[in-house]
Amino acid sequence: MPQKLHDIAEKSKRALLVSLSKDAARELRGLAETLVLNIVSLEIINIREKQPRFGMGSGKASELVEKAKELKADCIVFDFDLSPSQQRNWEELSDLPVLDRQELIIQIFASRAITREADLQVQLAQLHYRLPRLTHKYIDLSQQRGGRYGSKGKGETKLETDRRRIEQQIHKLEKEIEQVTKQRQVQRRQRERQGLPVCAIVGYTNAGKSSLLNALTGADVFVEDKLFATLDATTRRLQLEDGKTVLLTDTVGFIRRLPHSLIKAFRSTLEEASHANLILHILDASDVNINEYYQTTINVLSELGAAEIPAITVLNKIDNLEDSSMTESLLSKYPDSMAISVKKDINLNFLKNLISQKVILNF
Ligand SMILES: Nc1nc2c(ncn2[C@@H]2O[C@H](COP(=O)(O)OP(=O)(O)OP(=O)(O)O)[C@@H](O)[C@H]2O)c(=O)[nH]1
Ligand SMILES: [Mg+2]
Repeated sequence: MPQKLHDIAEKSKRALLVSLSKDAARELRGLAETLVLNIVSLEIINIREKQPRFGMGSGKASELVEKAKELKADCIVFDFDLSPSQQRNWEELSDLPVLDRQELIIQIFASRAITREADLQVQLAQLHYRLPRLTHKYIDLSQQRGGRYGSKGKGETKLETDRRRIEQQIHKLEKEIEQVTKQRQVQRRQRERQGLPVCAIVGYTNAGKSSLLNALTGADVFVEDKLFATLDATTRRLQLEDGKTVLLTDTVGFIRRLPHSLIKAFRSTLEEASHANLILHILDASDVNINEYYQTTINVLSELGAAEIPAITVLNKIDNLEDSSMTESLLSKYPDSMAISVKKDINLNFLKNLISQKVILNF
């Protein structure tokens, strides 16, 4: 059997987290908590020089491993990407499963995939991640099985067989996803035939996209105060006051440095935004990293070819802000922005009116 990714979800594993900055650490904590990891320590480190073996000096690496042992951690999780060989070096040094940021995010997606489409897309991302990492020491954390390829003589052939098998699986999945994508295109064409404008809700994960879709249309998309609650695109009709109808689509959340394998695999879901007549870019106004989140979403949109679509920047969660001057200053900072609270039902009617005015412009 080709090896799995580290199986750490839903087992409340003790994790030592390692991050490069305070902001990144906050996000790493959020990601780890989403996977229900038990965080035994969060180390913020300063790397003066990226050294190839561990991505940092070997003194620092030993220190971290010692700390992990002391705290009886079951795994070490990094907030940055490790090359396949760095990951292997860390696992040899620590004798523990070592996950980088990419794998952590792929794991979260895996634990959250409900529909067949999301499931296929996650599987594809996992295989792309696994392919260059076939020589990993740890195969599955739940079994703590060691055994490197190559250590028993016929390892090399086994490695080749596994590699080929994974490539075949990738090919098969790509074919299946192609089918699902075709269905999505058919659905899109049907929607286009209805002659209704489409408005896509996009934004950083946890900004309140699904909450907004639910509040405006009475849908019941899964909402949770964790990252990547939604991995699918859901479309509902929104009845506007002037008698118009708009199709409102909620979609998968963005995150800074979304692993490339996931962007690739989720392309068809993410691309829903690029077919919209209007984009609602939702931001959590109460998050200190709002500006970084704004930029991330702008970048992903432009990568998807959706940069030119008219957009409204929607500052959500203003109920969390201490006073209205904070709202004012955010409004002046972001062009074409307006402020709402889905939770407290503030300005939702105003947003509906704005949608009906703007959606016509690009339809
Ligand atoms: N205080 C406050 N919380 C809100 C508001 N809107 C949404 N939330 C909360 O924010 C959290 C995330 O909401 P979701 O609607 O799941 O966010 P999302 O953007 O769909 O997230 P992903 O699907 O993970 O990308 C939930 O706990 C919501 O209850 C708001 O106006 N104020
Ligand atoms: Mg959601």
